[in-house]
Amino acid sequence: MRIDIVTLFPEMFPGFLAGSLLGAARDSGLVDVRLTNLRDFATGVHRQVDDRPYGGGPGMLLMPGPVVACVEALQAEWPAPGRVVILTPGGRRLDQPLVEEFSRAERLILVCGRYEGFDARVREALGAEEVSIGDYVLSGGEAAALVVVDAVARLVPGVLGTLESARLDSFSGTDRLVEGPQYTRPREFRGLAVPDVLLSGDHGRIAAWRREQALAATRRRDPACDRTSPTHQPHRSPS
Ligand code: JD8
Repeated sequence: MRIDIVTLFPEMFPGFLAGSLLGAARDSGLVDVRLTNLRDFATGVHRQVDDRPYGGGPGMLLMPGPVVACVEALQAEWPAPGRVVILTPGGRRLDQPLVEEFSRAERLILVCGRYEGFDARVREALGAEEVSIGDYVLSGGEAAALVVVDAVARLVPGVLGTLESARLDSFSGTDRLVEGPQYTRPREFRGLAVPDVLLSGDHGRIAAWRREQALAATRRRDPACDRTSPTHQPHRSPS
């Protein structure tokens, strides 16, 4: 899979992209992440990429010309246009089903905004989709793009050691439950003991206890959800 990131701040990315799982995925060639500096597509002596909003208002907007030229230049390097994703606070909320969808794409182009965001014609001209990583305000799309790359790359076949470790994750099983509590050594820490069932060696009881804990944790987090009710229809997990 190839993932392009378009940004005014490419220097923000290398440290994160070199990190353990992502770094290994890139080294093995399973995920090809490339950074493109939007400034390289600015025109004029001032290399301008932003301008004041028509109708007035605070701050500056990214001009459509440089963003569209940049994405189209990247699209020309590949036979298919790929999915173009603009990270923006008003976009479709990122969740694990959308991450799974992205992980099946051959190519993703992630466009990071700055300032007050994009001229609306960027999305129209590129046929882009808008995605948000959550309902809080970031100062730009870079941190959101990193979240997308991290979540997507680990689902690309071969990136994780075993398919199983992805399927058992929070939100990814057939019921999309969050994980219950987990424990490692020591058996007692500051008077807090590891539950006896985990030391029992009874794998049936352990599996039942973990499922009960996951259901309880999911219900605590979202009491209105139906994933923990007995009549729930599980979704088909990818495998
Ligand atoms: C892109 C500029 C900041 C946004 C004024 C200053 C995503 N979940 C998310 N929260 N925030 C973003 C995000 C914020 C961005 C840009 C993404 C580009 N800003 C602007 C509008 C209001 N501030 C995001 N994905």
